[in-house]
This record gives sequence, structure tokens and C-alpha cells, in this order.
Amino acid sequence: MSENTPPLAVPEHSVESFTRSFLRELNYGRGVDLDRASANDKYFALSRAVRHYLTTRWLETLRNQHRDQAKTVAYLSAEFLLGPQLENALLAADLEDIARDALANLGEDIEELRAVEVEPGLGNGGLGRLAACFIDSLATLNVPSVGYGIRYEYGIFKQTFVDGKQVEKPDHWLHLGSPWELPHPEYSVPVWFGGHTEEATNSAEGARTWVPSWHVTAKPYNYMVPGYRNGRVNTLRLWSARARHDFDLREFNAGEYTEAVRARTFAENISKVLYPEDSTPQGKELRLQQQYFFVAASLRDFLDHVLPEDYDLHNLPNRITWQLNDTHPVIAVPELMRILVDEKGWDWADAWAVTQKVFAYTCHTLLPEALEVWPVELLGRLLPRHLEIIYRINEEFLEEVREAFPGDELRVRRMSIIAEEPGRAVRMAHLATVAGFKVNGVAELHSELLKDKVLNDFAEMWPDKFTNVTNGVTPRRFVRLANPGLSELITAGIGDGWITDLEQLRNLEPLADDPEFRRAFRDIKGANKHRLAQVLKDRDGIELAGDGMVDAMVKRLHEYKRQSLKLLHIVSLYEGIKSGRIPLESVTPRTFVFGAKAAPGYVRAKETIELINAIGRTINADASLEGRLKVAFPPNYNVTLAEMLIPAADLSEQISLAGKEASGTGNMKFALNGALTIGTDDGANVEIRKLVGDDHFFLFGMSEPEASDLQAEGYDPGAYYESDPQLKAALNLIGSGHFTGGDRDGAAGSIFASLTQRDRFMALADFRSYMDAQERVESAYADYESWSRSAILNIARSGFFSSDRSIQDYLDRIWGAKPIDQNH
Ligand code: CRA
Repeated sequence: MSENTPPLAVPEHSVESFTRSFLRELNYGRGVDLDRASANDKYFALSRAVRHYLTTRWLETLRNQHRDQAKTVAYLSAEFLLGPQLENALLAADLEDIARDALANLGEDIEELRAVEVEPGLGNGGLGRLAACFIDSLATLNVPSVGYGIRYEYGIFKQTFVDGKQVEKPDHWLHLGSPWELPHPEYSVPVWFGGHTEEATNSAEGARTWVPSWHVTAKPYNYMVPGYRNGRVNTLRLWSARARHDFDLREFNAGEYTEAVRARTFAENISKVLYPEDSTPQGKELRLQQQYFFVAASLRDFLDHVLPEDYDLHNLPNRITWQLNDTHPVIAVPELMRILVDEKGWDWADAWAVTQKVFAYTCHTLLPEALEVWPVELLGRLLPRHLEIIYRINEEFLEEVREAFPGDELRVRRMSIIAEEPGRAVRMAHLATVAGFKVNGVAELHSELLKDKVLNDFAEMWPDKFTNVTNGVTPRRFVRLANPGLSELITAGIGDGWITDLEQLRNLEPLADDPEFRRAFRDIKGANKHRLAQVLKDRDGIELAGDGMVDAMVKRLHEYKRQSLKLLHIVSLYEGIKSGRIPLESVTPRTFVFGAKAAPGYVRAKETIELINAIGRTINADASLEGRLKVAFPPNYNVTLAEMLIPAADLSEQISLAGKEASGTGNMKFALNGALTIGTDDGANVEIRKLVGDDHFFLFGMSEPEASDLQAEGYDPGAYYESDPQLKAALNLIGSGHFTGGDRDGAAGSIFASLTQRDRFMALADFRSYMDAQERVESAYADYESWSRSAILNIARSGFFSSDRSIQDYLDRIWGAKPIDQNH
């Protein structure tokens, strides 16, 4: 569109105008009358009508971006766990009431149409959801930015339970189409793989020529990312892989029809499915193909299409930061070097100087086994030129190390980008740390541990490179949309400024002492529990324990997160009641809610799911516990369910072993919705506790230094088992097969053995302290008046955990903080 084209007008914000848009979309877009329209037709027409209101802003944003050539943040992420789009678009466009009324006038219920949407589950857990919160905040904060990722045809699997065991079903989220994506099949980027390298055709120092052997085409799908009512609509650009040509004609003519089609399928596999691993790297070739695929397309997109043709790339650091969301996109580093040296003919030193100023790296883990490593053989076969570039980066880097620490060859080996043992492999976190101008952790404790442990050698060499940006969550989705009752109450109390300035929640503090306000808060919590109870009943036939406490542990299933410790608490309560040690009347009525997917290949995690379900079955079927204890484990925990569940929770379980959870973001969502946390001193729990205050947080367990000391001394879970009779009784009950129909060999036996013999994440060591904290929870909850005061204070003091604040920190500390050499 030329600069002079008059902008489209935003359609009028009225029921009439919206109705017209809706019907037009139904007739022209779907080719049906209202009478004959399916729910999907109506959902599409509704979504498209909402989109009209955002499109003008979107085009404006793109036009301005093109005109201003302002510094842009490109968020490179293999995952964006977006959640339902319609509600967010309605909110951003300020159309919630108008759309509801328009549909009601036509005899339609907007809630029913909303239910048609299949959420795009293009992420595993925290990391992917964080990316989605960040692009929301980037748009709301008016930052010129673009998200780049992969349009997986299949997102995170759909979890079902069969006999209590997890069974994965493919998530074909696109089977009815998606009204939110705008494909541009005519605009595509080739991505090359394989082959060999040859002597360069240009004379640049360090150049080689890559002669690749096969390629695929990356086709973009654009998604609107609307800011909250600020007129900005950013773009999320997800790439889909297509075979370069429909058929190889030679093969086709020779009668090799199936062979030709097979090659096509092979290429298109690249964007077929999200790897369902969380905090575990997938050393699979296809995974590396995915990474290079989206990164190469994204770099090309920016360099060839966003920048003006005559742009002097020496100025790139003023124009862009590529933020690397964990190591998944790190192959972008050698890719940019390759473009600058081999294609543009820059000398190596010039190219490296620019490359080092445009990438910043966020690390999301502390588990050493979660750091990505690519075998040299694999990387060299798939991307031979990139491997050469990595070798040279490493050579020069190790020279620097030797200069800084003469004679310290052990250090050189530790820091090398290339690991020698067990096989030669590229350590992607090292490459990211060497190339990035900043490296950040995702919570204070995590960033400290990165500096002191995981990346300690690097922090000693470049102390200024390291910084912290504590994670955050978007208050639009996780308070305003998920909890309309609470949002209205807050707005009635302090105005609606909190939606974009979450620190304003502080103004709620005095209201925590107002009995009226507390009563209103309790009513809302009660209504949210009823809403949850209804949904769980309809969806899964699950009953809650009356109006009792809702105690929630929702997150990926992982040993370090310690769902097993939660089970030990439940079983110990149960055992205590059954043996008469705990009087039934003294037990707080409560429903333990779990939500957790296990990676399909993670056996222990799947056994834990089986055990949760087995324990749940036993407790839920026990008539004597009716109205006291329930275990609810709805399958397929996702963003949609999170929005239903979190607002209903009283207690938030954040019980990882200290030093293992990088941040956690569920913990923030719960606090913001007025749940109290029972948690270890881990990840962002540390900051939550500091802000809300010790009196309003149930801390338990070893600190990180205590845990690592105990590990170093030699941890013996057997000693805890033997010395704590209640712990022993709970474990024995599990081990005896009591919950598994007498079966001691399957999940129950395996988890019993692993906890008593190895207990890698020291659940047994923290058991006693956890039980004590649970007792404090019970007595605090008995005074629900004072509990609700604490809950309100949790909300009032959690404004820090807005992703708007995180993005502001990224702007201050990373994207804008480092003065960039204009003259380079
Ligand atoms: N699994 C961490 O474990 C953190 C998120 C987002 C994780 C969480 O503690 O809140 O990232 N790490 O920063 C990760 O994916 C590759 O590492 C996560 O989601």
C-alpha cells in the first residue's frame, strides 16, 4: 500500500455496525445464512467481525514501522502458547459488550460461540506461555516488535486418561480452520540444508561458499497481536514448511509418483508437530531442522523485507535486537555470520562485531541436563557451513579465555563451545553466551545461580553481560479475562488503571481491612469455585469437596516440581484419618486439583500421573470422606482450563526443590487472583514472598544452599523414611498397592522405590517441613475472614509480576540499556 492511501476507517463501535459486520462475514465470508449457519460458521464470522476492528490499526502499525524504521525487538521463540484468541481480541478492541448484545439480538449466545474455539497450543508450558505474555505486553507498551516462531500443524498433544494412564492424542487444532491467521503463500523464503562447503567466491576474510543439497520453503502466517486499547497491533509471524516444488518432474515422469510425494511430505514434516518436551532438550535431527528453519526464515524476512534495500547493515545494532528465547533459536548466530561474510562479503571481524551487538539470550533453566547440546556429526551434516563458523567463533573465543586466564586449561575446556565428552557436541548455551551482548535469567535467584553456578566461568569473564529480568504474566488475560468478577471489584475499588499499570493494585491494601470488601472478595471466590465445579462436572464428571478449599497444583509433570511430595501429603492425611490418628472433623474440607501433562517418553512422570489418578479414585470413592477430601485431576490442562481454575483457587502449590525451578509463572497468576502460596524458597516464589510478606505466604523446605550442601554430603532418603513414622506409613501405603488394586509392581512400586532409594529431588527431606506448613495452612484457613485479608494483600502486592514490568525491564536493561556504537 502506498504511503498516500487513505487509511481504512475503523468500523463504528456500535451494536448495529457490529451486527452488520457479523452478518456480512457470515454471508460473504462463509456463504451461509444465519438460519443455516453451523456453530463454526458463526464463530468464524464473529472472529472476523472482531478482526475488522483491529485491522486498520494493524495496517497503521505496519505502515508506521516501515516509515520510522525504529529500533525493533524480534522475539525469536520456538513456542508461543497463545490460548484462546477471540476473548483477547474482543477485550483489546473494546467490543465485549457490543458483540454480546449484537449476538443476543440475533438470538445467539456469545459464550456458546466462544466454546467453538480450539486454542492454539503451540507451546509446552511456562516458556511458551511467557512468550505469549511478552508479545501482549510489547504491544501494550507500544514497542515496535515482532514475534517469530513456527506454525505447528499439531500443537501440544491432547491428554486423555485411560484407566488412569495418560494417553496422548494429536491436537489437530486447525481442523476447522483458524479465523485468526492471515497466510501469505505468495510470499515465501527458501531455507537450505545439507551439502558441503567450498572455497569462497568472494574475497572476504573468513568466507566460504556453502553448497547445500536440499531446501524447503517457509511460508508465513501472520497473527495480530493487539495492544490493550492503545491503537497498536503488532505482528506474530509463524512459519509453515512447504516442499519447494509440488513434484519433482523427473521422478514424476519416470513413474515415481509416490517417491515424489514422499519427498514432499518429508519437507513438510518440519512444521508438523511441536516436540512435547518441557525443560528437556530433544536431540532429534528434526528438531534442529525446525530450529534452523524458523530462524533462517525470520532473519531473511527482516533483512530482505523489513529493512530498506540500501540499508547499511553496519547500523543493524541500532535497528534490531534479536531476543533468543532459550537456546532453541541460537543457530541464528552462525546464520547471521554466514549471511554477512559469505553472502555480503564482509570480513569476519566486521561481521562478528555487528553480530555480537544484535543478539541477547534468555536462559530458562538450571537443570544441567536441560541445556541443549548438538552432536557435531549431526550439525555438520545438516548445516556444514554453520559448524565451521561455530568452530571459528570458538577458536577466537578460547584465545580470549586464555588471555584472560593464562594457564587455566581446565577452564578453557569447561568454557569451550565444543564439548569433547561423551562425544563432540556443540553447547548451544555457551554459543548464546559468547555471542549475546546480554544474558539474563528469569527470576532473581535463578539469575544469581546462573552467575554462580551454571555459567559461572562466563560471569567471571564478563560480569557485566549478566542480568536478571524476573518473569511476569499479562494481567489482561490472567486477571481481567479470567476473573471478571474480581476485575470488577478491583475497578470499583481503585479504578481501571491497574489493567495497564499493575502496580496500582497497591491501592487495594487499605481495602483488605474493609469487611465489606472482604465479603465481596469471598463471594467472588465462591462464585469462581462454583463456575469451576460446574465445568469440571460437565467436562469430566468430577465433583469438588463442597465449598471447601481449592488447593491447586497445576504445571508440567516433572520430578523436580515434586508432584510426588504433594501426593505424600494427601496420602498422609488419608492414612491419618483412616488409622484414627487424625479426627475427620478436624480436617479442612478440600479439593486437591491437579493439572499436568507428562512428556510422552518420560516414564516416571507418566507413572506419577497414574498414581495421582489411583489415589484420587480411592479417596473419591470413600464414602466416609465425602465432603472432606477430593482429588480432581481434569485431563488436558491448557490455557483455557487455567483461566477457569486459577481464579477459583485458595491455595497455590509451588513446591519444587529449591534451586530447580528457574522462575515459575503459575505462582504469579495464582497470587494475582487471590490464592495464598505454599512454597519453597525457589524461583520467583522468593520474590513473591518478599513482596506479599511472610505472614501471607507459607514457606517450607530447604533453601538452595541447604539443598546443595545436603546433596554434596550424600543424601540418603532411607534415613528420612526410617525416622519419620508418618512419612513411612504414607510411603508404605503407596508401596503396598493399596491405591492400585493390590498391584505393587506398576506405578506405585516404581515410585515407592524411586523415592525411598534415590529421591533425586529430595522430597523426603522436605516432607516434615511441608506437613508442618500444611498445618499452618489449615489453621489459617479456619479463620476465613483473616485468610481473605491475606488473599487481598496477595493481590495488592503482586503488581510487580505484570509482564508489562518484565518488558520494561528488558527495555531498560537489555534492549535499550547498552549504548550502541553509532559509527560502527
Ligand atoms: N519449563 C522454567 O522451568 C520458567 C519458564 C519461563 C521454564 C520455568 O521455571 O518459569 O521456563 N524453562 O521462564 C524452560 O522451558 C527450557 O527451559 C519452563 O517453562
